[in-house]
Amino acid sequence: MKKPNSNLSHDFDFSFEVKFGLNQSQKRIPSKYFYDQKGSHLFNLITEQEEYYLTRIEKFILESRLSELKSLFSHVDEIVEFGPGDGSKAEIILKQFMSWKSLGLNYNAVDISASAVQQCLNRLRKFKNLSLNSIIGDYRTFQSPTNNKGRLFLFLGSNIGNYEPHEATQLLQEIRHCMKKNDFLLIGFDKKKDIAVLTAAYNDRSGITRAFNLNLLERMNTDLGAHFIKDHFSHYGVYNPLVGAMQSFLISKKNQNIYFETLQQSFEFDLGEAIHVENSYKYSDKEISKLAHYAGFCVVENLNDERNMFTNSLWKV
Ligand code: AVI
Repeated sequence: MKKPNSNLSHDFDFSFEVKFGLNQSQKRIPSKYFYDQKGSHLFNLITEQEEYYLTRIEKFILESRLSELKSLFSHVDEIVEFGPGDGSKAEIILKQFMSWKSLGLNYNAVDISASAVQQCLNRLRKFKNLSLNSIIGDYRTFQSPTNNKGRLFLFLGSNIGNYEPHEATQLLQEIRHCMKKNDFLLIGFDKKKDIAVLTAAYNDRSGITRAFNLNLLERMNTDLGAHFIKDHFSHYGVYNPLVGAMQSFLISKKNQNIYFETLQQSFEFDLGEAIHVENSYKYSDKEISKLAHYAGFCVVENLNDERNMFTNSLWKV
């Protein structure tokens, strides 16, 4: 397990990855850099948009179907959530766990964004008999707590969809290595579906997803001394059936040269040139089973909504 990222090393990673990504013939920046304070706020707003069904349906599944797994969780005394967001899904899960158990429970939020973890923990403070912990770092920095009877790891919100399939397998293998035989992983997958529904989810009418993507330019201006003008780029979100993912791009509206103070380098963007900023992979049932198998897990149960839009899949080592 690596040591937690300090803000300093995170800034260094950002500058290194931007420099590397913008020097590629197909320019790209990893989507994890969306989530500065403003980006995390915009993402929370996305989850409230009518078109962005993912969060609404996942919450519905957790609210209406999690109790089917109650007997499996009787020994679980520790919950570890990777990328907890605003804590609203943890709240749904913890409400049920607290009603099933009289004993105390530990909850650990693991995220690279300190402000996101803080927001999540603030929401959960109302639960009595719940001990709260925060771990600021990426998912790989998590140190396995000892002395528990069983843990439930949560990797919700289709966060796995933002990883390339080979990275997703590798990340899940790493998570599996810190799990014991009494532990479970509950993981959220957005399903393959009607392309019009997918496209609308990443192109909401209010323009929040557009603002979320363009905020990456603002972040490069603030953190790396770049000189982007947001109006000189447009957001383009499209489904690629060859890879099975929604893909987001920032498209240059003109020929332009952008200087980065901290990198002491300029980058050229031609009219129509794209920066690839996100993949959101969509999974079929078969692909979920394959991923579990490749990462060394057994699928215990799949919880779906009635229209099969989203799946929360429960895995064991
Ligand atoms: C965080 N992640 C699962 C979101 C997704 O759907 O891929 C991020 C997002 N990007 C645009 N809208 C939402």
